Amino acid sequence: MTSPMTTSRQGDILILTSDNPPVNALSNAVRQGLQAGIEEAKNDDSIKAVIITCAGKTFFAGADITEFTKGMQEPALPTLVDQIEALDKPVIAAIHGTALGGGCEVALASHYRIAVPSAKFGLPEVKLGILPGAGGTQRMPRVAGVETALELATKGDPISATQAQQVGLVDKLATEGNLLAEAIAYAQEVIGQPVSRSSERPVTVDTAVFETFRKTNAKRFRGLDAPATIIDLIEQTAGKPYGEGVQAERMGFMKLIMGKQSAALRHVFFAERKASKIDGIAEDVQLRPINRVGVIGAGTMGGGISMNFLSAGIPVTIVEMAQDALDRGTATIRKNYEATASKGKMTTEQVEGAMGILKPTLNFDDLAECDLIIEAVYESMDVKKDVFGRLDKIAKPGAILASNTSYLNVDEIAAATSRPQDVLGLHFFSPANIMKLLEIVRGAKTADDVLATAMALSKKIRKTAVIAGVCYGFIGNRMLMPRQVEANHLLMEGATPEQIDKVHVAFGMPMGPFQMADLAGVDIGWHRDPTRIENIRDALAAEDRWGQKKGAGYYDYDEKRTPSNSARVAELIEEWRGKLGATTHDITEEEIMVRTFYTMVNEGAKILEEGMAQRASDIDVVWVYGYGWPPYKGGPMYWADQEGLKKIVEGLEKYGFEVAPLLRKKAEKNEKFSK
Ligand code: 3H9
Repeated sequence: MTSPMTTSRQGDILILTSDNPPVNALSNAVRQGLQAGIEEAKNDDSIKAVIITCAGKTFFAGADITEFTKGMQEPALPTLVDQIEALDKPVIAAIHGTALGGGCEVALASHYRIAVPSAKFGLPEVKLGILPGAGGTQRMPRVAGVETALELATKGDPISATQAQQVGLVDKLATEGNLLAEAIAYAQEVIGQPVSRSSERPVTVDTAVFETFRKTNAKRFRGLDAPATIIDLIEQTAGKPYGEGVQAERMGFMKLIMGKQSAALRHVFFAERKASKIDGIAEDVQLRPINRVGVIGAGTMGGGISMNFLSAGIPVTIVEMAQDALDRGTATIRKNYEATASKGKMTTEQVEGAMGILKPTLNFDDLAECDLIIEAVYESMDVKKDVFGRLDKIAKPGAILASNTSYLNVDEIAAATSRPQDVLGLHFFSPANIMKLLEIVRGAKTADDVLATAMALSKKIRKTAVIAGVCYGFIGNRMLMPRQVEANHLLMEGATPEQIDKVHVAFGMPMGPFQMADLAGVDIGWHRDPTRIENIRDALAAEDRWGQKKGAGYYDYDEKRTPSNSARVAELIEEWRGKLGATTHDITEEEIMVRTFYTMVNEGAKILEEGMAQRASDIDVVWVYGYGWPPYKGGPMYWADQEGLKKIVEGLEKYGFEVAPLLRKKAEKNEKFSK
């Protein structure tokens, strides 16, 4: 096998280049090549400096995650980075793309770092449930300070090359496209100077920083093992010599990597990437060009959907029926952008740039210029059919026609056109400009290139997309249904809203079913007839208890939207128990778990069996990115595997549920959903 590492000479400079696509992961072969290069530099007096660089789209994006389960092979990354640093000739890391995790650690161990302005630096290990394990927790505080190290290592978000330069992580910025030449010139400048090793620098410690950091981020880190371990580690080793520090780092790394959270988070990492692969479609399928997107409806959903494209620089034509609705929608988009700008996350030019490519119109025919048209109108089959019939008459040939329906039959909608091959569902989640998930609904006749184009576009607008089949509620909302039904039954059988919500929050969900109803609006989907009261939800809606927006729903809320238990809701529950003749019993946590979590897994198994999801891990992606399932529990199907499918089946049977055949089969065969 040829090595991904090549060495070349430029006078007295040795250049080590990695070419390990797609992301230059620091695989065993790369590490061997790097080690051999450093060894060569050590033994050859004619070499005066070393440059470490990468070919392709990026500098090392980290350790090779696929090797984690195989155990660490020599040369291990922690050993290698120390060898790089120990060389007594200057080592210069020349960086483009993303220097992440182990890649950032290689850069930190190098004596100098030169980067192009578009480069990014980060320690994303925490997102995989681990900590930087090749000296990152020790060198980063020494190079960039404790506060930057805490930010980078516990949150995992990258910083730009300019920010990196400000904190001392980058020594020199190079011109875009001229990195190697400028790295060589830089190397020539520093040849002969004594090398400065980051591990030998002192750490400046202000002990108050750690406590403040823990407090400020308590909510964000709730339930997660890695951030707490990282903060403790940096705090405890801050005043200690590097050697002691890396030993502690190694112990922390090993503990985390063997833990359940890291296994689940790595599952989510690969599940997300797998989700973008569409079964049965040739990889080289020709994509349709999307130069302008049309959005029908300027309400909350249509506005949010439009923002995704505008932010990605794709012009949008947004259509409404009345001028005031159009003006309101446009104003909301601007307000949202300005709010982002006021937080420093966008410049005024970017706001104007996005607004400048938005074309608001009352003329439906203006959609004729669009390559993709997304309908975000009222959720009614008749209305949608009418819209698609009209679209069929005016859309250009080959334009993709999408419905943002959350439940309705996409095939029936497609049948309202003469071009069902161009129709699909694009189910965005609210708020559509923020939520990461996109369900791409594949109709019976949707063409392969239409699906592939939608998938490619989802990447451009930074969504995590999953392919779903045509069924009521697709993947996410379909699984939500049994949970809602059971939560309501549990209320009638003796539970309280807070008791059920508490179990969900303790599990790691951001909120429970009733808290979610209050946030989304108890009135959603309500028939709006106060005389027709068929269940407790109707009763709440009829009493104007629409949730947080009205200060009352399943809970009472004060001005700051702090919830408290409601005496009125307790009365209503009693009243409804009486009306339904329900007998109550003590509801245990176990019963809540089975009836509101196991039932979701059961529905997930049916979805899989019917082919409505391509793979179990896609269902996990839907729940992690669309419904706040804690990523460190891997998603419902992965979690079910960990619980044990036999236990899930027994639980479902105990409470009288019909077990999905696929779930039963897997349990009997001792199989898992995740491969
Ligand atoms: C670490 O470094 C630990 C050390 O501290 C200590 C060790 C002792 N390994 O995301 P994409 C694959 S932990 C193996 O679609 P993009 C990925 O699965 C690591 N494979 O591209 C996919 O494969 P496929 C810390 C990897 O352009 C393909 O590359 N680093 C790795 O949208 C393309 O990926 C990280 O956590 C990897 N490290 O985004 C960085 N990374 O084509 C993780 C990617 O078969 N990576 N693959 O589906 C990323 O964040 C993004 O991939 C990146 C590119 C931003 C780099």
